[in-house]
Amino acid sequence: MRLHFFPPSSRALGVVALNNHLALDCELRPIDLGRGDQRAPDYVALNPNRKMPTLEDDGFVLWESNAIMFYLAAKRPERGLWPADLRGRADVMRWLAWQSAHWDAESCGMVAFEKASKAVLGLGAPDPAFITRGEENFGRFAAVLDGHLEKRSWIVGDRLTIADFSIGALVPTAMRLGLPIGRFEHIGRWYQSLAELPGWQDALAARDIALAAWLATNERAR
Ligand SMILES: N[C@@H](CCC(=O)N[C@@H](CS)C(=O)NCC(=O)O)C(=O)O
Repeated sequence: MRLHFFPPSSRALGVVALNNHLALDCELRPIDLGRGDQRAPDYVALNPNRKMPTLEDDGFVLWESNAIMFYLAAKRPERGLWPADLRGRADVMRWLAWQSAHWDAESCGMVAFEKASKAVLGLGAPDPAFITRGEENFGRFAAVLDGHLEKRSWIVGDRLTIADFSIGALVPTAMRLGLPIGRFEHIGRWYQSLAELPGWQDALAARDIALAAWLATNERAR
């Protein structure tokens, strides 16, 4: 398997952490979104959205980080990150959909796009109206997650699943961009447990080094 990813990205962080956690043999192939690698014809042939991450596995190509996480987890069914029972699966699907529609696109990802991605992609200045909307949505959806975690160790059924990797991947970004995640004590406790996994720690350390290096190089270039 081969994962095409932008090392500073939080969407890649969850996939890389999962790959580490499952000790899968997946080659990590970096692309640079700032340089426009996602628009190169060879890459567009794999992912016509011109976005990362993208996974290749012996001729099978998969994009969308949550689908990639499902695929990796299903390769190691004995680890239980994709539940065996119908309700467990439906519950994980619920939280992956929530992550994509609300936690990412409407809140953490909306603020991250305005405050960070636009600079990477050369798309101009942040729009304060979108930042305000993303911050308001963050308060709404973080309260949902916090309430859900009040009586649970993990997001689904008190066992670690890919829902934790998917939703957790945006937490460091939320912290870095000043979203008030510290107000949500149950999210803080849950994220702490996730951050104690060795595979998560390695992925986060590599992500932080890549982000600092990318920022230093691109600040110099400006
Ligand atoms: N829903 C997608 C979102 C992917 C996404 O938005 N990736 C961004 C970076 S984190 C990207 O590749 N942007 C490049 C571009 O838009 O040019 C997923 O979870 O995989």
